Amino acid sequence: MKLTGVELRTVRVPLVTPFRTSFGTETVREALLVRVVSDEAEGWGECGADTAPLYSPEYTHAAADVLTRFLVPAVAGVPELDAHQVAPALAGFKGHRMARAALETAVLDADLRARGVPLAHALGAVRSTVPCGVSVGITESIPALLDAVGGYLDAGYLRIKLKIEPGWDVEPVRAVRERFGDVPLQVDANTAYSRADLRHLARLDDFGLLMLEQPLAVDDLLGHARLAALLTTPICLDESITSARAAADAIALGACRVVNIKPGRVGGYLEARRIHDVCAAHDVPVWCGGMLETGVGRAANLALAALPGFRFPGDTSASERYYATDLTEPFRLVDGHLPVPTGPGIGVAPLPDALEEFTTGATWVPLG
Ligand code: OSB
Ligand code: MG
Repeated sequence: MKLTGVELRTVRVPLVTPFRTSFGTETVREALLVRVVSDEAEGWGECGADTAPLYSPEYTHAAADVLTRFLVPAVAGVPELDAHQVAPALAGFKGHRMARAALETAVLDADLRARGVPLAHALGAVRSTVPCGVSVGITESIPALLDAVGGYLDAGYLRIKLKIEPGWDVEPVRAVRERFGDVPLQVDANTAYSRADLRHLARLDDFGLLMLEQPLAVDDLLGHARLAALLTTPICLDESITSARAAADAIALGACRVVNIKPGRVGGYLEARRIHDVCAAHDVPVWCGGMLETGVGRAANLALAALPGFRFPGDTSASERYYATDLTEPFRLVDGHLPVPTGPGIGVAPLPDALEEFTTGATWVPLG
């Protein structure tokens, strides 16, 4: 196909509850949406980046800038464009994986829509619904945390992930275990600890957690390997896994026994699929992470989470866990599961009224 236009649109969608992690508090999901228009179809991608470079070096304005100046013009020049051509066309540029992913996803969506193929089918999905967990932010008190967790368990979520940081770790985990018994429970530190904390983190072994996600710095694979040798709780990596090779390295070093796959973090669904395959070859289970995506990003994540190697519930929660009004038809939890979209491409598109309501800016990118 041939690109005829690319629109970048920024939306700001309010979250139903503030989401606090070790790196900050979010009250609004700011998302950059990429819409590609080709001679055959239109496609959508949602960039995982947030307002500020706190989870990763990327942020909304930087993503819009690099797409406008470099990434879109580079793919616009590809004669017979499909999603597999996007990464090679961008190979000369460094970094900006979330921006690349959004563009590749939009191209993939357009390509699959033109051919009538659902993304789940293109990726190799084996399920029509996926089991869902929920990521619970840091709260102002333990009673507030117990209320939040209780509400999510009542809603049917199949596992709980608690955000932790120094000063908010052993006690909240203990309180949740005491109140809710042996519910599937895991924790995520978003790099908040250092190698000086290894013995402290080993105290988490008392609680039968499914896993401890990304306790140490992004580039500290050796530290994670040392921690893994000390703990019985499996280590899961999120921020450190930026590619299939990074996943292979982490596994070879013994730095993790589980991998969180976020398509944005790794440059798109095609690389996400390769990470799934590398992990499967090593019998390392994976699960689908999230970046508080709107329905546009969530739809594609559900397609990925339906692959066979996804062996834990993901952070693919229902629309109402995040938003009073989502950008798409809301995803609703049924018995702890969300449906994998069945339509062509990502299977959803933004609802015009919601898109209008939440848009803060939209521009057409010159095709170079
Ligand atoms: O580390 O998994 C993370 C949200 C924003 C940035 C990083 C993370 C998260 C989450 C929530 O944990 C995932 C979600 O529900 O989308
Ligand atoms: Mg994480």
